[in-house]
Amino acid sequence: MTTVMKEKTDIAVLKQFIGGEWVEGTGKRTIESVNPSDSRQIVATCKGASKADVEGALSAAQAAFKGWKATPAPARARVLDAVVKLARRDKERLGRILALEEGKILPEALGEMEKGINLLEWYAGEGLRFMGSTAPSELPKNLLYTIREPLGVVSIITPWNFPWAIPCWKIAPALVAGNTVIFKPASNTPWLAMELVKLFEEAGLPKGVLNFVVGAGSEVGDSLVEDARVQAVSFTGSNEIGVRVHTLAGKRGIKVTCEMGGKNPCIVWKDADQDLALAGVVKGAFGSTGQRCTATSRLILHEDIADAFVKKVVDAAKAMKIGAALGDGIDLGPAVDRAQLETDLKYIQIAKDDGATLLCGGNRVEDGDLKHGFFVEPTVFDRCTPKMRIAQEEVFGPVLAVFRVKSLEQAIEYANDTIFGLTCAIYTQDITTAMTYLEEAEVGMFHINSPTIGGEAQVPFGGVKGSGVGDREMAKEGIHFFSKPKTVFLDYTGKKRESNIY
Ligand code: UN1
Repeated sequence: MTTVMKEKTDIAVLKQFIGGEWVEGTGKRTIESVNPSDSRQIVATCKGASKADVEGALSAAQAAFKGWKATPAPARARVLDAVVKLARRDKERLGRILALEEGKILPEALGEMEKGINLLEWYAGEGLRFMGSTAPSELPKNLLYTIREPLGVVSIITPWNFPWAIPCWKIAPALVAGNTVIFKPASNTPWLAMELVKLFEEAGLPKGVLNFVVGAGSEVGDSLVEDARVQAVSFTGSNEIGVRVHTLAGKRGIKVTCEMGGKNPCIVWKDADQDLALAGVVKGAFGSTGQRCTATSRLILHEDIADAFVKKVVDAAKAMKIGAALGDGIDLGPAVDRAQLETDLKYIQIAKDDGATLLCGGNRVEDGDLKHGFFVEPTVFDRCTPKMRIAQEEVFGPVLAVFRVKSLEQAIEYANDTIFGLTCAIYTQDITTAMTYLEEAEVGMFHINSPTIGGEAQVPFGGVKGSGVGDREMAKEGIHFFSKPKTVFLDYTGKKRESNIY
């Protein structure tokens, strides 16, 4: 049993950042950020933004756009470079805030810090490569080329589960491409979000280029999509809200990208290296307490190895040390808040009712001080079938559903049988098995002998089907989303042409 380690902190008082000034929100709600490892502790408070505050942010962003667009892209990128250095300086401090506020165990929180820094760094480089292209014309002495231009004011709406990395991967390309930004983080992780904005301020970003509003989505969310000044929206979060954001943006005909849920399968084939597969399944299913859209939530096993492999997974789950995110040697932290805890427990009950076999876990952890946090045991259900709700709906907790199959064809059929299509994995030593699945997999990201989770700045991130609409994120795709090409026809013949091409 672990005791909850309390971080001695004063309560952080957060503000809105509008037009380069830190101001108190004028909304109805006060937002409180609670330590999910010990809910007696409020870590930050913030007077929420009102519609008028959002209006101020939009006006500031609109006013700053012309100057930021005119700033050469390499100069814009230098601000990102400066943020990279500041983030490295503050990595440890910010990682602890992440663990305290979101509940991610410290090693994972520091990993997320590094990932966000990688993204900032990669996009800082893109400032030097903010390029169009040239093309050969059908006509002599005719230059065809494109330049890229920013879109204008863009809204960035981010979730709580990667409160550092996701804002980095959206804000960095938006800024380097020359847009001005309204950034609204999830209401349960606003503190770290504010710290990121402070780094941009310290790095010398001009006033109004990045604005920060903390508020209830129900109070301010729609104006971030519906206001006529907003030219694009980048959203990560639930399907329910994502579909709403997409619909509202669609009505206005503006660019929108929504990264949503997952129900990611991992196939462990009969020839797999079982130690490797076990490590990948445990990390994928229970890492970050299962609170990532890329989490492994379905394990599909060849029946020949199912009994032995399931036993290993269960033993590993039972051996996990559950405790406060900032505790020593902890493997599994809490759910982010009471609502997520309740969702986890609700789905555990649904799986039982649907006839899945509970092998381990299934309960809230309430020993000693842990009762003050939102802890759930790592949970494994065996003998699931594709029609069960546990096979179809995203839980976003440490709950793994196991399926047993007889053939690769059946494994692939099960794997594809959801509304989602974010990521998947297969563990096998046989290239033909892996490539057969690769060809058939309905996903945006495919892992061979590595867990379903993760992404890197240099390659596109995102999914298909219910997992995402709009452009992918990260890599060049991020720049393309946040900019538009302008095609230039430069005719330097200096005389009338005899061509009918035009
Ligand atoms: C990762 O797996 O490292 O919300 C990234 C999420 C994803 C990010 C996952 N957008 O979980």
